[in-house]
Amino acid sequence: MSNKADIREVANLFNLPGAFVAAIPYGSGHINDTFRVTMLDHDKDVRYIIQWINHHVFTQPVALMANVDRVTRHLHKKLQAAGISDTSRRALSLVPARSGANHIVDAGGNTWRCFKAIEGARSYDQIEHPRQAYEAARAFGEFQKLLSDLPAPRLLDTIPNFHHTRCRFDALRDAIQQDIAHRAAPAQPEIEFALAREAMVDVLLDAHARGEIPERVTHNDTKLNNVLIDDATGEGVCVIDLDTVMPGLTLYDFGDLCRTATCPTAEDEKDLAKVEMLPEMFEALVRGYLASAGGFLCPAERAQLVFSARLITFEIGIRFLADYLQGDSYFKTHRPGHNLDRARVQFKMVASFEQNEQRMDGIVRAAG
Ligand code: ADP
Ligand code: GN1
Ligand code: MG
Repeated sequence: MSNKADIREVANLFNLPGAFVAAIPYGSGHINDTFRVTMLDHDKDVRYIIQWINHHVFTQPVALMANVDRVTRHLHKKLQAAGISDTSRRALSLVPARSGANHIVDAGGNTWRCFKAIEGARSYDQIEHPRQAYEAARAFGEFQKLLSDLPAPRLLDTIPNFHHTRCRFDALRDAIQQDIAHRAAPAQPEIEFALAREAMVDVLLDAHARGEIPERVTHNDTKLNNVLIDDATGEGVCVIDLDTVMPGLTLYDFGDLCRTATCPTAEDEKDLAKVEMLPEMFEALVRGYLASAGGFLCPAERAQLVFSARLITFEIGIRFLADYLQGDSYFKTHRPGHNLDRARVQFKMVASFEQNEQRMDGIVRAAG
């Protein structure tokens, strides 16, 4: 934070009524910095989410914000047209800067944005109950559905080739060859695990290239903790973290949700004996996703639901492993070996998906 402006000064550049009370670091993201800011307005605490956009990762933050602005406006328009009464809890709402822009740039050249906080709902880093899995999947499917008629132009690719698994695999191979941080030796079992699974990386890319799987507007970072679940009703109320909303494959979204919501542990669990796919969570994810997305998915997308879990979990695993080998320059880390621990959990989940493939196929078939 040393080279970034004080959060109070940042908050002051947004059009927030009332007096600044406090700002606390918030969430557990690996890329941006998030703060929950409290303002006192007419004797009432009102909260906001202020975020620094990591411009090392998102190299076009202003264009990224144009995506977010378009997407949130479209969601609100669609929700209102559908007669939803509490649209302010169903889609993120940007707070404009005093200048009227959808972001501010501080004196150090950092880009910040501000959302209204959604109250009475929270995100979960770890799954606790199948109902949460169902609701999270239903909410992400609904999100895809609402964005299916986003008017042209095409959204910006905020990170080009983000889910291009072949590129990710080649980047891992480069990282192994270069071994700039001299970490290939301790990561040998993980390197072998990854290299043995090269055959997986082109499956969805090829199906898309053959025209079997369409490009749609997708979220691309559908971790369980990127959906807010209502405290009172348990409903998946709002999809958040919109930086990677861009053209993609629906299967990336479903797969990433399986990665995080069928695993009983945190993403960086050290005790791998605890890491395994929970079939009851997978079943709830399939049912929840099909409840909202079932109407628009094509047969080729449905046919790859089980595979998508394995593929995206593998992809995130090789990204963690490559970052470990390169000296932890991309994902925030909080302890030595953190990215390697994360990669191990992903690979244990890949193995568990492999072992349970038939069972998962049966679950998808039974869901219709
Ligand atoms: P990151 O990129 O750091 O993951 P997120 O946008 O996911 O950033 O926000 C981090 C956390 O902050 C979320 O997991 C959620 O708990 C909380 N959060 C984000 N936006 C809102 C919001 N508008 N209202 C309430 N909580 C929010
Ligand atoms: C990052 O920003 P955050 O923490 O929600 C990453 C995702 C990974 C995820 C793994 C822009 O997401 O792709 O799946 O970590 N986001 C980016 O937890 O790289
Ligand atoms: Mg997030």
